[in-house]
Amino acid sequence: MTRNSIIDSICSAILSSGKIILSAAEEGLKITEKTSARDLVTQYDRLVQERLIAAISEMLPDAQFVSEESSAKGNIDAVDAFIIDPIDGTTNFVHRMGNCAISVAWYKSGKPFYGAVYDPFAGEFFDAKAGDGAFLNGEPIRVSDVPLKNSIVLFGTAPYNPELTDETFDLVKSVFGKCQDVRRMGSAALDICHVACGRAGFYFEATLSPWDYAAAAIILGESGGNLVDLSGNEIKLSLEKTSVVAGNKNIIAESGIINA
Ligand code: LIP
Repeated sequence: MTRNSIIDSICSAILSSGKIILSAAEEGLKITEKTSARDLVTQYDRLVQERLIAAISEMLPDAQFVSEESSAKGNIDAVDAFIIDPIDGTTNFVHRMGNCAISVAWYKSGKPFYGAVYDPFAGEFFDAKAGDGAFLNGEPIRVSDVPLKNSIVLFGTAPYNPELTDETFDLVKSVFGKCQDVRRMGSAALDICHVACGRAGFYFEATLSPWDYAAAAIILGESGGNLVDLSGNEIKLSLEKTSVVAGNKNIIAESGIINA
């Protein structure tokens, strides 16, 4: 199979998994708490993960997987490594709020190759292949270039890490007076894609796992955006959690959030 035909098959697997998410019946949700009452997983997270891994493994039997709901993590620097969040924004999903996404990143020997983030509720499929630009439902997207005062800033609350609550809301307060407004939408992958298509100036969160941002990072990079940590350092994808600031570098600089 050619790389493009593999990408087409991955997109088909993501779209059909989206139908599973849309069909989830409220009474049918089996919700399990992982590390806390805020860190949830459902049978649909696991079902989507299983389907995606099976579909990709059929095409690339030697592929390695780093997926949120798998305890065993593969080699993230493998020749073909897939970093998967089957439902990013599970809390939104559990509360029937939409705004959640299937996130699949394909890294080749540690380098970004292809990323897809799909919100089945909104019918929005973001994707990007390294060097070929970023798209929303096939239309090219770019980060915003309006000033911070005219921009929405998105943030995450790092809900699994209460020790970061004060830092998070201090940063929100420092930015709120300089921007048009702030939003906490609940899916890091989608937040970064909203930045990539210019809907928001930038997004930040004090800590994320690689599956939360790996695919959206590729889309953001192809849309002209920057992905750094809260110290301003470029992020090298790894199994370690990291803070994330994603957006137009001028708007990020104007906000003063780096090393605030
Ligand atoms: C979530 C992120 C969110 C973050 C949560 C969690 P999950 O992903 O999308 O932005 O605040 O801590 O990481 O767990 O729903 O896949």
